[in-house]
Amino acid sequence: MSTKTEQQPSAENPEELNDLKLTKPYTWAAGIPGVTAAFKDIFEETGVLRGTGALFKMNQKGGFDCSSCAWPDPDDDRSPIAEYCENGAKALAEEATLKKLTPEFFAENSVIDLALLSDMDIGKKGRIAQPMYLPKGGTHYEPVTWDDAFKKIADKLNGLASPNEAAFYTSGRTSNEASFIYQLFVREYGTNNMPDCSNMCHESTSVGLAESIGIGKGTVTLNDFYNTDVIIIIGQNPGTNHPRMLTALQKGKENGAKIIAVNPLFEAGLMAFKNPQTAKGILGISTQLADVYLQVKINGDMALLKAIEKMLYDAELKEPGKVFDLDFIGGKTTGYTEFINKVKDFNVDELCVAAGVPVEVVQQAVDLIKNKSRIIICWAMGVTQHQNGVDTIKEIVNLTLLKGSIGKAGAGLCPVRGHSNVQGNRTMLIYDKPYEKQLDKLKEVFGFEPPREHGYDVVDTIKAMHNGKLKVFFAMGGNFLSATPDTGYTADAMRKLKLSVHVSTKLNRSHLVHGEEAIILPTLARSDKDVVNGEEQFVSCENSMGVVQMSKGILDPISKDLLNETQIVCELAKATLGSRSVINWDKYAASYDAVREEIGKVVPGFENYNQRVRLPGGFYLPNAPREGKFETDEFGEKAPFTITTLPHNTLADDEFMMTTIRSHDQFNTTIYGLQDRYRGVHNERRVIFMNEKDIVKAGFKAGDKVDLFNYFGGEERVARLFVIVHYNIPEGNTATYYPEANVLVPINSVAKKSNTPASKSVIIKIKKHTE
Ligand SMILES: Nc1nc2c(c(=O)[nH]1)N[C@H]1C(S)=C(S)[C@@H](COP(=O)(O)OP(=O)(O)OC[C@H]3O[C@@H](n4cnc5c(=O)[nH]c(N)nc54)[C@H](O)[C@@H]3O)O[C@H]1N2
Ligand SMILES: Nc1nc2c(c(=O)[nH]1)N[C@H]1C(S)=C(S)[C@@H](COP(=O)(O)OP(=O)(O)OC[C@H]3O[C@@H](n4cnc5c(=O)[nH]c(N)nc54)[C@H](O)[C@@H]3O)O[C@H]1N2
Ligand SMILES: [Mo]
Repeated sequence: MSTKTEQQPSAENPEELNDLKLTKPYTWAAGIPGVTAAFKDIFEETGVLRGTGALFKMNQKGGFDCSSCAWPDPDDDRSPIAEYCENGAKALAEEATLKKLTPEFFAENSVIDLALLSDMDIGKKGRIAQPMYLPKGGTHYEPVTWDDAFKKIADKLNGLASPNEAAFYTSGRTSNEASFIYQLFVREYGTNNMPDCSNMCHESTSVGLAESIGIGKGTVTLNDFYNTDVIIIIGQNPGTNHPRMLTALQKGKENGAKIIAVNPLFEAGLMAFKNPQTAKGILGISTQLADVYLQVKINGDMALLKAIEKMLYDAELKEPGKVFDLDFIGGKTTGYTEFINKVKDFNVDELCVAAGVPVEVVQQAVDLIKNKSRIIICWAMGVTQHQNGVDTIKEIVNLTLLKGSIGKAGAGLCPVRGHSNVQGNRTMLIYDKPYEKQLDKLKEVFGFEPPREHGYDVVDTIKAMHNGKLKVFFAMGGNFLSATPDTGYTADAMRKLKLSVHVSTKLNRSHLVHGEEAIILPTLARSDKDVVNGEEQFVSCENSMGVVQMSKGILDPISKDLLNETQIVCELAKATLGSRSVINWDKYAASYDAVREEIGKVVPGFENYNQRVRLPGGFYLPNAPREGKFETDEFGEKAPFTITTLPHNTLADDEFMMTTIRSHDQFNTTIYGLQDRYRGVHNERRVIFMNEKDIVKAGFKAGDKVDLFNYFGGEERVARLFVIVHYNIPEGNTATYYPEANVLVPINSVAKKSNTPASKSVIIKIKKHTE
């Protein structure tokens, strides 16, 4: 047993860097290196048979849904070989691993010893195989029975002065069935404190779109990509984070579409694609993707969109009725006159300077779209994670409305979601601000009075932990500490808890920075067989385009001591609520069909859920804007133009704007390896990408070791030991990897209205590294 008494570190904090190796950044994505990298990982972790068998079932009808991203599967012609990508294969390798964490492992490794490891090394230890408990003052997790674990949690929950002293987090992998049961328990227990990963992800999208088009989701289907004129991709790196999207882009290009990329970095997967699943790709023949590449400054997107609108307006003046869709504007929108009066006064030159893109290059993009209306606009974290994220999304909608590019084939809005069921979680009522009518429905179907007061989202949860208002934190998946902003502040917050509980597949830092007592409950992963009462069951998920599909794991679970997430919630509900509950939890623990039956009664669009989810390819949820119909709270059947303001991204001489991005070798806080192959960065993640001129101006050279500082709100945050990499990024801008740089993201720097941490625009100072 360890006798150490010092506190465990809040974040990864190495004393030495690895031997960084740099190679030339790629100008295309996927192809053979992608495939070999994927197979190497999966065979190493799982063995040949377990690995290949599972890969061939991934994203096939009747197989399991890849847990790596929410990109949809083709409705009809799925590749007979495999509908997976390199990063899906790595995600599978990570969860299908044969390594497991036994009670002996936890007896040998103290919490502090584990916390001293890197995030990658923590994650590579293996799957959690039995419930574990860390007593008050304990140094090591100890095995605990399921019954004791539920009793300990129930006692704590029942001992609180109010249910609002507990919060229940969800990460986006949880199935529809488990999510629905989870929120049902939390609401019967009595709180809406349901923060979820969406709060840090596409919340700006959900808020912005709900207000402007009446639904917080995208409007396109995969088929729209195949027959469209222009695809605009803003702040998204599909080559790494949604590789199967490249196949759709390629198909679109083959049918004549043009692509416009908007990104401060030249990302390989936006430039060209060698499809590893076609003969051409295997021979190394690539499809060019972006026709115009707009290298914006970080958060220059708003200025860019406004410049484009003004240039379109000027073109419309020259060719009236040929650029704007006046019928659409007249029939389906509101606020046009006021909006266009503002546009008239925009100064294109100033806007292009603010965006960081030369006018001539913006003009090329405008020329591609001006006489087209089959336009799809895609976006992800490069747009949502800024203080003005909601406004930028509304500006994207403005552009779409001017062009009438919504509610018709080959056109529409495409926020590309992250976690594979993050969109489904919200549809299943995982939300801290539920609508009255949803709560009324729960009451009508189940017969209890759900709490009406809105709960805490992620940022408010952290603050409430910090100020002592929250005492119990329960997480359904995820890695709350490492995924959230301001790691030091959040760690302090988590250490103030009475109890922290994580339902997890793999060990992560959130298990190691814990409350007074802590519990880890092990669960099945997406690829695991889910057998209940001797019968193999399936769950279902909703992808980024609103298709609900079944997912059935095929691998034998690593341990007999795992419960599925629904069973965990049902047992916890019984232990906590006992005879107070009006719900038959055993019925739901025994069968997902029984859960789906109830979802069909509560959530619109899920009628006959059990029949329809069994159809090959699943079913589409209703989506009014896709049919050209709007229904907003404020403007009825019209979609409003929104007047937004330009952000002021001013920096002092010694300040830089930092964005935090994903490497090619990670899934959020799970670090697969140290290679960011496409960007040519190998063997080290603690790098800061800088423009060559900035490096010289600041008196550094590439390869120098530096410390990064942030002073938001008068407080100093520091992330030590990064190495400078010279990279093609706009002047004044820098990039680092998430989660290593989360230490610097201020808890109070959030998007207006969505409260999403502004982790893509962090102002930093860079100083020479000191020990
Ligand atoms: N393999 C893999 N797949 C994943 C994930 C993963 O970690 N690994 N994560 C999943 C999740 S939860 C999500 S949300 C998605 C995330 O998918 P993405 O949103 O693609 O992920 P990020 O790496 O955060 O990067 C966003 C892109 O925005 C650019 N960018 C940064 N700042 C700005 C800006 O101010 N303006 C513009 N225009 N661009 C900017 C970056 O250069 C980068 O190319 O991927 C999902 N899929
Ligand atoms: N600076 C910065 N911060 C960011 C971002 C950024 O771009 N920059 N991105 C944000 C975004 S978009 C997101 S979505 C969040 C992600 O935040 P989270 O969703 O909280 O983080 P993950 O790393 O995806 O969670 C990984 C853990 O989930 C558990 N897990 C995996 N599969 C399952 C499962 O099937 N069931 C259960 N119960 N557990 C499972 C494993 O134990 C694993 O360690 O991070 C956010 N944080
Ligand atoms: Mo995400």
